Amino acid sequence: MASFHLPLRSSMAALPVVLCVLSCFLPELAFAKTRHYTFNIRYQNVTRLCHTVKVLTVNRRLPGPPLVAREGDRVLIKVINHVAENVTIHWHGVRQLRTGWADGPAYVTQCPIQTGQAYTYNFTLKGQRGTLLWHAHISWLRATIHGPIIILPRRNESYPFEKPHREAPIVFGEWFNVDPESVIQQALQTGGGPNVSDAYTINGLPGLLYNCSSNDTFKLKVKPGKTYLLRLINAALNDELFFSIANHSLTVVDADASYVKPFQTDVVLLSPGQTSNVLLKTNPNFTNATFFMAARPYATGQGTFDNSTTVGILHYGHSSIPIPATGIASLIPKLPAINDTNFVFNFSRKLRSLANAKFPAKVPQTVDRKFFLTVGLGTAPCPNNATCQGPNGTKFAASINNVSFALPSTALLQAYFSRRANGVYRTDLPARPIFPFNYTGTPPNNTFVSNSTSLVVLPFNASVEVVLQGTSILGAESHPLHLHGFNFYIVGEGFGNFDPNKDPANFNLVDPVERNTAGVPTGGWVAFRFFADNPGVWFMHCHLDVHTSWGLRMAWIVLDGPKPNQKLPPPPADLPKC
Ligand SMILES: *[C@@H]1O[C@H](CO)[C@@H](O)[C@H](O)[C@H]1NC(C)=O
Ligand SMILES: *[C@@H]1O[C@H](CO)[C@@H](O)[C@H](O)[C@H]1NC(C)=O
Ligand SMILES: *[C@@H]1O[C@H](CO)[C@@H](O)[C@H](O)[C@H]1NC(C)=O
Ligand SMILES: *[C@@H]1O[C@H](CO)[C@@H](O)[C@H](O)[C@H]1NC(C)=O
Ligand SMILES: *[C@@H]1O[C@H](CO)[C@@H](O)[C@H](O)[C@H]1NC(C)=O
Ligand SMILES: *[C@@H]1O[C@H](CO)[C@@H](O)[C@H](O)[C@H]1NC(C)=O
Ligand SMILES: *[C@@H]1O[C@H](CO)[C@@H](O)[C@H](O)[C@H]1NC(C)=O
Ligand SMILES: *[C@@H]1O[C@H](CO)[C@@H](O)[C@H](O)[C@H]1NC(C)=O
Ligand SMILES: *[C@@H]1O[C@H](CO)[C@@H](O)[C@H](O)[C@H]1NC(C)=O
Ligand SMILES: *[C@@H]1O[C@H](CO)[C@@H](O)[C@H](O)[C@H]1NC(C)=O
Ligand SMILES: *[C@@H]1O[C@H](CO)[C@@H](O)[C@H](O)[C@H]1NC(C)=O
Ligand SMILES: *[C@@H]1O[C@H](CO)[C@@H](O)[C@H](O)[C@H]1NC(C)=O
Ligand SMILES: [Cu+2]
Repeated sequence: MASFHLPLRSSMAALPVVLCVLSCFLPELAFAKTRHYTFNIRYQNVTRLCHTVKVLTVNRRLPGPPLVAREGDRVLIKVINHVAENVTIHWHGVRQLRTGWADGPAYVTQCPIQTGQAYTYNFTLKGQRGTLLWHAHISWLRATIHGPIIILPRRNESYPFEKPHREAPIVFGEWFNVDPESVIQQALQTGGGPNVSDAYTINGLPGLLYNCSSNDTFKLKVKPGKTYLLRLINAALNDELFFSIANHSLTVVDADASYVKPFQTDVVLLSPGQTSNVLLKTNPNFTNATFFMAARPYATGQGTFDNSTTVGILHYGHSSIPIPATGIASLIPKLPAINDTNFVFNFSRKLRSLANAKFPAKVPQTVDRKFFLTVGLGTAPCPNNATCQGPNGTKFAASINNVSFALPSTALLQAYFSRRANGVYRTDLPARPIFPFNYTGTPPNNTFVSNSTSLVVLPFNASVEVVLQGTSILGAESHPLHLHGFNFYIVGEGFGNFDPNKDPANFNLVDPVERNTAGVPTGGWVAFRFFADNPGVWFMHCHLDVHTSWGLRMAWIVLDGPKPNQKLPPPPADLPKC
């Protein structure tokens, strides 16, 4: 097992005696570890809501096994494909500094791992601590191939908040009574919207509000008067979720593996791809008691959605108290209305970086490259002789600056690295809409999108500002946009059309939250900034999988810098081929 030295932290250098006590007698304290995992992708018959569905799982678990490591550790995950489907895994939110070959989106950074093949993802966790998630990144396989990434502080460091008594991952998912792959295949064929899920889940369990699910309820056993760290992960395919625990408030301390200024709230909102650490203080007066936790969607689109509620149980006491058989509705925590956009906007504004000496917010103060990108739905023509079930007989599509991104049949990163862009991709995605319109007003009468593999090139270390403008074409809707390979700072957001003359004056360049997934408010815009300090090809897409499937996706090429440690190394030998 390989190990390597960690650079000494400068604050420790002032304490040579302490450092020697720690590192001279317990050598592992001074070393980052290499963590080895094997992920076997297999079929498994899983039964929920009295429906047995053959799905893909990792190591026969749903959700899959957690990756646990400390900041600074190297992680090696050998993924072995035992199924007929092509598979890739993405380590969502991991910076992948100069390890773009390990990022995982199919046909972006790698060709898929085919039947019988294996690929070892190899990366280091740098400058991040908290919770992230891993998930399949091809078609809709992430419905059942996902799990937590738990990044603990370095061995000699502690949390910048009260040490929790215990920690527990809380993974939200979506369950379909049929194979999720058949759902998206059918939707892409007909051009209509996909069928919605049959249940939401907490750690794989729908909970007792659903038919035939009374035994499939997640239970968290707690002791009175203690602090618990809950690692919340929204791994649902297509739905933003509110979460709350009856009679308890939560303290948010971390978002997307970046610490935030702690704040209390009864309800948390998580978009798909977002993660958050929250502290739960249990009541010292409760000994024998049960409380419900619940999650259900925040929904703004015009389409149908799964309007159901998943519950779990917070359980005080050693013996099992029977769950009340009646009056359950009154015990479920109050959640905001399905469409409570005000709550979501206010919640999002409470998230602020710690921005202190130890965890500074390195917000770009000036900008080299500005992008104004519209995100939203549109339509594509129905192929000849077909009948389509999208709007007015068209097919649903989605786009960025009216370009619906077509995935190539080989991986973009390989094409870029080997200088074979021709016929694979172009670098012509417009930096602003070619035909400006009132993005949140009456939509234009032509809703057709164009279709190409159009990328944007960024010089190494450029300071980048992106304004994502939601459109109201086919209805305004919030879109959680996820950027691979970077965290960005969310410097502003608002409703209506972004005003380049007025809105930047209100940008927060001091302590904005640092994330990898940002919600574009429904009928509004969000602005973020980042330094393009990571060479490679980086996907950016809506994390509602249905919108990604319809083309709400793009990729950035970040060029190498001049120094050797600013260049993307060559691909590993076992990188899959197309
Ligand atoms: C799943 O169930 C089907 C039908 O009973 C069976 O044929 C198949 O072998 C099972 N698959 C697995 C992986 O257990
Ligand atoms: C992982 O990557 C590091 C850095 O490139 C390299 O030194 C190491 O050999 C790799 N490990 C494996 C098992 O490929
Ligand atoms: C739940 O478990 C009990 C005890 O094992 C069993 O009797 C009951 O049928 C189960 N209920 C469901 C809905 O599976
Ligand atoms: C616990 O009970 C005491 C006495 O009734 C009360 O003063 C206190 O507020 C309670 N604590 C909490 C956290 O509810
Ligand atoms: C909790 O409930 C169990 C079982 O009903 C009982 O034996 C125990 O005495 C109760 N404890 C308290 C502190 O009420
Ligand atoms: C969602 O379900 C709740 C009841 O659980 C109902 O009150 C509400 O009207 C539903 N909303 C929509 C948009 O279907
Ligand atoms: C939310 O939905 C309710 C009930 O359908 C509706 O009356 C209300 O206008 C909606 N609010 C917003 C902000 O869309
Ligand atoms: C569909 O057609 C109707 C009538 O021609 C029109 O009013 C509507 O805007 C069209 N919708 C879309 C999405 O094109
Ligand atoms: C874009 O083009 C590809 C390849 O021709 C096709 O499969 C896809 O359906 C098109 N998408 C849209 C939104 O037109
Ligand atoms: C866009 O349209 C909306 C709704 O009609 C209107 O309220 C708003 O003022 C318009 N915005 C601009 C910038 O024209
Ligand atoms: C489409 O919109 C343009 C500009 O608003 C308008 O001139 C034209 O008449 C519209 N066409 C239809 C078919 O509504
Ligand atoms: C798997 O990926 C390869 C390479 O892109 C492709 O040729 C093949 O058709 C795919 N197989 C399946 C089952 O999707
Ligand atoms: Cu979207």
